Amino acid sequence: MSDPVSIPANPAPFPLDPGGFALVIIDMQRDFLEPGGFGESLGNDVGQLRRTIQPLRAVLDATRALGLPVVHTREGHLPDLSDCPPSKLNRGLPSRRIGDPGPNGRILIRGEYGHDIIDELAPVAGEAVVDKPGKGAFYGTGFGDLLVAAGVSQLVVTGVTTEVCVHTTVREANDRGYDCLVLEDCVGSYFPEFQAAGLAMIAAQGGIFGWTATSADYLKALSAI
Ligand code: TIU
Repeated sequence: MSDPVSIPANPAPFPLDPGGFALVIIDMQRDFLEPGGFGESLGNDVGQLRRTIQPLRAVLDATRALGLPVVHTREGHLPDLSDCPPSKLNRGLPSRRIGDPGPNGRILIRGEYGHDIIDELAPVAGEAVVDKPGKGAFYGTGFGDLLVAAGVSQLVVTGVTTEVCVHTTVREANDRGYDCLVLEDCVGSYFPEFQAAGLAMIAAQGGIFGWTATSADYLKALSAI
């Protein structure tokens, strides 16, 4: 481990290992952030998530500039829905379900325009993109193997939504031995009350499954690397 850089965080400072972490960007897809996609089909106000884009773009730029590992994830399913269990398919408004046609293509289907990452945060060459059928990034994917190959033990976690895919991924990661720092202004929820509770739940009980910090403090730490 190289000398850690201390980031002010809840519930305690986070010792960022400059050579031992990856930035993980969860599901910043049109299907969640733009009208006509999966998020809206569930009855949500997709505008609630847009405040994450600008701080996340700054975090992505600074992380890229140092050549540090970046992993993007996308939630979605095969065109024949063979990887979408009834427990998931039967959610949402009957008028528009996973696989149904929408203005950005079939809802939450791999290869469709709506399934891809928003232009502002589009991956560049060399960045991993993990397609996942579930809420967590580990289930049914090569994410775990990818992290082992990258030799990282810490994850800086961003993306949407705070209480669903971010939480599931952070809990899965914590169970597997990763220390997770969640950037408060770079994760978003359709529900302000879930945003607050979701962040509080991570850092409560002495950091029961992670830490939380602001992107400003993460950027400050990067400038010290
Ligand atoms: N509905 C909701 O809040 N989230 C999801 O369905 N997926 C993710 O969080 N990516």
